[in-house]
Amino acid sequence: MAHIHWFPGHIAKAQRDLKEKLSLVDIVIEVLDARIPYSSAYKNIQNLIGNKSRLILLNKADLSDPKYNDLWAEKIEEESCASVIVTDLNNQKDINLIIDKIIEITNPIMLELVKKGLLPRAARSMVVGMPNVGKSSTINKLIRKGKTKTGAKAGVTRQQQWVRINRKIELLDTPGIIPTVQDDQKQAIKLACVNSIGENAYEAEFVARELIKLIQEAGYEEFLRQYYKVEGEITLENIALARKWIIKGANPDIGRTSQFILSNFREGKIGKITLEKPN
Ligand SMILES: Nc1nc2c(ncn2[C@@H]2O[C@H](COP(=O)(O)OP(=O)(O)OP(=O)(O)O)[C@@H](O)[C@H]2O)c(=O)[nH]1
Ligand SMILES: [Mg+2]
Repeated sequence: MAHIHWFPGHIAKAQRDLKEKLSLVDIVIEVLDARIPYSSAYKNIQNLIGNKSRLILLNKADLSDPKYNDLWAEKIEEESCASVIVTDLNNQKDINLIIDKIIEITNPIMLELVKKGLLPRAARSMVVGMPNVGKSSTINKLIRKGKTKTGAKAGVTRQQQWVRINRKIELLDTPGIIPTVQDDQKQAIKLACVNSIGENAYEAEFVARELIKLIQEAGYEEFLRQYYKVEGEITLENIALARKWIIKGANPDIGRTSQFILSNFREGKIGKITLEKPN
């Protein structure tokens, strides 16, 4: 039986919404989680985007293992027709890098349009990605760099709000949500670990136990041992005991420990960890 339950309810609508927005832009900025670049990517994106330009952000790189960030970027660049940059959205340099990269990619496209007789205009961009990867942060940080406020332009079926980032770039002010319809449990577990799946879709204890295994399999058992000061086997039980989190009947408090481990991982406290390796 599946332990994580996807909710496919709004998939069709989400797909339509995404397609409509995609039809308006010159470049798509896809945000991935650098700790799980494979599982946070939407396998079908090429079909949706067609021949549109794509810039991929390997985001939250401050939380992932620096050993693998560039390797992942190279690998994804090789396998897709996209440009890839490694980003930490709390780093102003990376925001500037995103802007420079968008211009570098779209400049030739915009020049081509002018050659065809169209009026010169700013390149239109939008941000897409799975839940919690940093879409809103990307939009907000790019907008804060911009001078002009929003202006409305006609979308296909309704008004879309665009923000002028600078002379060369406009950005759709809402992200495209990539529908998380999948039936791959391994992927679902990793997405749950990075908080990309609603918490009512799974038991914290189940995901916390899986996370411990994933961290060990990825080669970071030492991080767990040091952070939780566990000497024997690293289990929820032993972590609870090491913290003296005991509930009635002298039992380890598994609920509290599960939540604790999940938030520790999400906040990068256990260490800089990449759960999926590029090879
Ligand atoms: N450490 C770190 N945290 C980040 C980074 N980018 C975003 N975050 C944090 O990740 C969380 C989710 O970011 P959002 O920008 O809200 O993500 P989203 O994709 O819009 O999420 P949904 O709207 O839920 O789909 C927030 O707490 C951000 O502050 C980053 O590069 N590094
Ligand atoms: Mg958001």
